[in-house]
Amino acid sequence: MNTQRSEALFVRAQELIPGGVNSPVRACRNVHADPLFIAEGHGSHLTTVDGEEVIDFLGSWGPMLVGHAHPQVTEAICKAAMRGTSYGAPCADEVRLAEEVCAALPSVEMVRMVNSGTEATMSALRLARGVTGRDKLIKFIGGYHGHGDAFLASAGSGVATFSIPGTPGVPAATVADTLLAPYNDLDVVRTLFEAHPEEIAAVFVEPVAGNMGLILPQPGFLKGLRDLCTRYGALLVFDEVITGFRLSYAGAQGRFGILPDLTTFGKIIGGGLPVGAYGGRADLMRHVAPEGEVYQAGTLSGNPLAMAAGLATLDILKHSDYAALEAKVHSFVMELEAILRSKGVSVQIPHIASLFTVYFTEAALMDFESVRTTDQKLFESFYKQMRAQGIFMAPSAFEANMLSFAHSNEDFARALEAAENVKF
Ligand code: KE4
Repeated sequence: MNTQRSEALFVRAQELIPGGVNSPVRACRNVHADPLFIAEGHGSHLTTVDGEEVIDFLGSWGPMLVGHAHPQVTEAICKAAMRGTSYGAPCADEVRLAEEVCAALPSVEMVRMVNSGTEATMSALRLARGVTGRDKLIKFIGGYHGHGDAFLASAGSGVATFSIPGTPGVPAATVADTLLAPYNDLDVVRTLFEAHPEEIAAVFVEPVAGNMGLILPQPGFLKGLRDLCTRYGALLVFDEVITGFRLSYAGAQGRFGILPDLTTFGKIIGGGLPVGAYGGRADLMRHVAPEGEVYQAGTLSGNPLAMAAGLATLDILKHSDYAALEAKVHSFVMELEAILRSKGVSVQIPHIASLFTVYFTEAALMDFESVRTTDQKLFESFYKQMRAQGIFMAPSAFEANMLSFAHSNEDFARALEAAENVKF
């Protein structure tokens, strides 16, 4: 694969941008590779600046569930752009997207648009604290909820990838109220509530963990969190930045039938443009300014371009066959697992809907501790050999691959062929 222009751009980028990237995980440091610079994407394929076409298994870390440059989305953005790009005053599409989100998610009665998943979770935490008058939160080790200070204790995604113990710049006082539990461990959560019965404002959970690699909730885990939050008067917050509109059109909550008090969104609801959102019970959301006293704001929140992209994306998803995509991904993963096992390595590939992660370990995959047993050298070798054959996967063992409705049977067949060629 020719990477000359990519390499030259990366050298220049590193002089101007920390690590040469605008988000750490894109630097591919976890797999000791240089990033590929992308010139364009169409459907399930990306083309690098060197003209190399790859099959995209990353999906821009989540937003591209309908595929790159979907005509309906591109047209909506172009039309919106012709009407101006930002008004600083409300527009009709903000109401329309709020209607779509509230209609899709069983627990969401009101919603506030922001510009990223980080803003969504930061705001949801401030709201939870403001409404309950409590300061503490529970998050899960290896869970990632964006880079808001309070969440950067034992976070996942890039923080896990770089094994950053804490994060310089986050005062100890800021994370003193962040309580930690292993994912899937209700006993520890129960113990934390018993130790702080009236101090915990919220439990933040990824209903399917996507930032320690993909880890599925054990039966009863989410229901147990729901019951504990109800019992102790804390808010249950589903961080559905990845799972929202991906696990089903009603997100993880619609698929699992567990109703959180608040939900955070990102990625897919912007269709590739910067959108995040938080929403939930009206009696809670009415505390958000200007109706209530919990302040949160944003110049570009509800941006007409982003709203148009999000609306076009949801309109496509509303009529998409999630079960068919899940079935295709399931059979692909089964075959991939068999191929890799035939090479004599320990491998497990947890998957759900259009998400999967390849772990090289036999450990029971329950939480971040078990994920860390994955053989990182094998992962790096697998990642590099697949990318050299045109399969562009998540460049970290602590991330998930995210497929789209644009992926064809031919894409899956080519990925399996590439896996057949992998040598350990
Ligand atoms: P953003 O601020 O990156 O839009 O969203 C933060 C966030 C919040 N919650 C969950 C569950 C998330 O997965 C994320 C962001 N996901 C990572 C990928 N695992 C974004 C990739 C990146 O950091 O470049």
